[in-house]
Amino acid sequence: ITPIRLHDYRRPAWTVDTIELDVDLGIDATDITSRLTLRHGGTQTTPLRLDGEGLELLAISLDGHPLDPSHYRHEDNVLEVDGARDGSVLETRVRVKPAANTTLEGLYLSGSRETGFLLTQCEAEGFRHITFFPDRPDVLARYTVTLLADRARFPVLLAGGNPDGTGELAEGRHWARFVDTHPKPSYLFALVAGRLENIQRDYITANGRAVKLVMWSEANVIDRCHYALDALERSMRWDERTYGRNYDLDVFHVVATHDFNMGAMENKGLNIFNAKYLLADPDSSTDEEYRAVEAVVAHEYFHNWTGNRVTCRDWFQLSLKEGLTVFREQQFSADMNSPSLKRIEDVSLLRRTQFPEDAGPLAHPVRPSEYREINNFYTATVYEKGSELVRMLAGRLGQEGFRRGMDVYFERHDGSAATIEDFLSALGDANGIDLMPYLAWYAQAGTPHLHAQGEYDAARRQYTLTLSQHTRATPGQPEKVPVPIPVKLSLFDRDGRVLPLHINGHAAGTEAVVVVDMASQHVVFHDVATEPVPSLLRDFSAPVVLEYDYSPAELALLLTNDADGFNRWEAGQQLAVLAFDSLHGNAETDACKAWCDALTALFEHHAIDDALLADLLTPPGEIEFADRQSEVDPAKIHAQRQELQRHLAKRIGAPALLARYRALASHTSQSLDAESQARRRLKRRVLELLALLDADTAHALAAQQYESAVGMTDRLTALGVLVRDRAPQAAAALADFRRRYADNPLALDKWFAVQAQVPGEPALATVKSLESDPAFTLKNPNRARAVLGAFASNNPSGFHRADGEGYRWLTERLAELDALNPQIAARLATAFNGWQRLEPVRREVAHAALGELAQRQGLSRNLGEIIGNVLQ
Ligand code: HT7
Ligand code: ZN
Repeated sequence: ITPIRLHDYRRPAWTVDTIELDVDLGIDATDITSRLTLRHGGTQTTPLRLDGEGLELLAISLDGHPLDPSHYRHEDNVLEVDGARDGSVLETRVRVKPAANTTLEGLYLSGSRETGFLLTQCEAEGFRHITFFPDRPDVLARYTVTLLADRARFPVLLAGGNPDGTGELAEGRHWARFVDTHPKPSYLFALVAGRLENIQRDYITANGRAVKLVMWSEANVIDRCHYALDALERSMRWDERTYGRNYDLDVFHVVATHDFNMGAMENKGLNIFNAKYLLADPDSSTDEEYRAVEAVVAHEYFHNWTGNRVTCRDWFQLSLKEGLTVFREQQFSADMNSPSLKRIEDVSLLRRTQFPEDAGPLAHPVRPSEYREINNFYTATVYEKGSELVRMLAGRLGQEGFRRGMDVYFERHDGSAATIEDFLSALGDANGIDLMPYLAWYAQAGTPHLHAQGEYDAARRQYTLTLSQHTRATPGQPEKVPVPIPVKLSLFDRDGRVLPLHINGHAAGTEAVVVVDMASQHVVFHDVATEPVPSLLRDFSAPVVLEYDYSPAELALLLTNDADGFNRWEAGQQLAVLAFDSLHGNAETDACKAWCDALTALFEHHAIDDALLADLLTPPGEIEFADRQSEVDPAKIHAQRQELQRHLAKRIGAPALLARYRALASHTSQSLDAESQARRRLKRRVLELLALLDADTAHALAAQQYESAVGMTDRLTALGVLVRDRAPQAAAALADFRRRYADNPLALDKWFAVQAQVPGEPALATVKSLESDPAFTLKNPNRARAVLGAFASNNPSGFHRADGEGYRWLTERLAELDALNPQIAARLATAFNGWQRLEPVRREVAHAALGELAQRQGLSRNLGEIIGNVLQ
């Protein structure tokens, strides 16, 4: 399959002004009539070519005249029509089969034939599975949608836009019409039909529009939508306050489904959510999941401006909407919760997901230059690194400058399809700054390494920092150019006091930003009284790997004294890396001692926030440690990380851990306020550390915590400790959990995932046994992710067995899954990213398993592309 290339972009020859869709809904067969008013963009007549996949063409006419088959060709997912003119109306009638559609793209059935409902997923190219259309994001049309269905089976009929009438039809059927006044690309089209309940609320926008906010779900879970409804209202107010953006239709519908390929979808006026990111209640959701619901509700809502009102010219520009919207979502979450905890969470996610992606065979720029299957490009790079790029731009412009730039961006591009260049121009023009040098960040794959070296001249009281950057070659990009790297920094004296900065003869307060845009450059600080300890890349001011040769004592100083929560955590992470690297056998090294001592002092110092303390007490994860090695042995990393934590637990001591656990456990409030959440987070960390020292006591406490838990956070923590340690109490707790949540698929996913993450050898036998559970199915993406994803992507020591059985098991499942749902198969296959850096034994067996999968006949384009790239 030939790739699609950014450089080949051409404006569409034909666009569509209006589209009228009549959708006659049925579970086995749905008939869709579409009337397109066509606009011809060019000077020369180009044939009208429309996308369409898996459509049975029932009728076709142009300007009211049925078309003779000699005037159109329907082959290879394209419909070519002769004789169309500017202003022509093309009418087609097609049939699709929703119940037979297991890909969860286009129109499909969620749930059972008897009680399930119909819904659509069109991003990125699903609309072509519904009707013939120029299915590309730069074709913006006005939609009028009429849904027709049996009233008893489909009492609720929803589509994007404002309601525009309902009525009865013969034989118990009914109809409902929706008109969307805002021109939109086809990927934002949506409909939902079935038996659904709702909760709703009236909302008045800052500019005075009355809006109905409505959350829809199946009846048994409608009570779990309240938190999301509150989160939606908070998001709407925040966007009004922060960016001056108001909602623009009379209704905002949100629907929950258990059958969804991603997290949620921002369809205009009719968001559709994976139930995992909409439903929340204390009995079945953890604190982390509550935060995720709030964040995803906000994310989808924010898309209404960054994505829907201003959309993408083509799919290469995906990060224009996704990176920007993730950034806005992160700002919102930081405002709603704790900014430094949020930053720690975001940077951890980036390092766990995006850094490995950028360092392996799947590396690609935030704006890729080519793809074969666009669904494979909804990646951590496009989303998370994309957000970091926007963060750098926002930092460069300052709060007011960024807002000014965003206003210009909306003003210039509202109602149209834009590019990354348009975005940079709007931000730059609004502030009289040329931001085009940042384009290099969008075009270049790979994580830059920023090397820093300091030299102190006591006689001249001068401190010189030399900062140099280097980005390693990535597939297809052997040569790299320097990118602008904003380095936020402070200097500390050896007593941990922050020093005033004098750069180039100017007093710069105690924090400055230096932009490194050359391969190497110097910054000279004057009037520096003693040799300083630099605190670099504060707040993670750029998505780079910092290389500075800190001593353990210097990191301990920053960990103890930095006022900024994020940087304090970062110093702790770097110190943990030094400690990890220094561990050989049981002897405690200087680095390990420095890490343990500093954290023990913080542990004993009760003034520190419980949640931050929990994060400080957590070393980088196994994936992050692996990312720094050239010959990865995941079993060894697991054992060494456990050893590192055991040193910490020992240093704090079992009595102190036990006492802190008891003190934290004496608070039984299940409230979601920050303090209660923080307590639960620390309680979990303390219990995990105790389990490394005194397993019997920790397991008894975990069993008790499991029994008495009133919320999911405490219950799942306890279950996790018991299962991971294969404690004697684990079986009973698992059986209880299985029974208790038999009818709650989201909670049951956690039951599957916690077992699939049991470390080491036993994991494979466990996942095999999970496959025979009656609730296991590959047809449901959440369930597939809970088993395959948890095992292959979140359990390195379990998946990467030296005998290769983990790889073979996964490739078998992927082949099976590919036949049902290629998008999910391809996503789960990314677990093989980084196999080339495994130690030789594992590398060879991984290669063999991948090679065998690649040879299979009939792999989808999705899975084929991932496996092909991974094997490069
Ligand atoms: N914009 C949404 C992307 C999405 C998606 C992409 C491919 C296949 C299925 C999908 N479902 C949703 C999600 C978002 O970023 O908001
Ligand atoms: Zn998004």
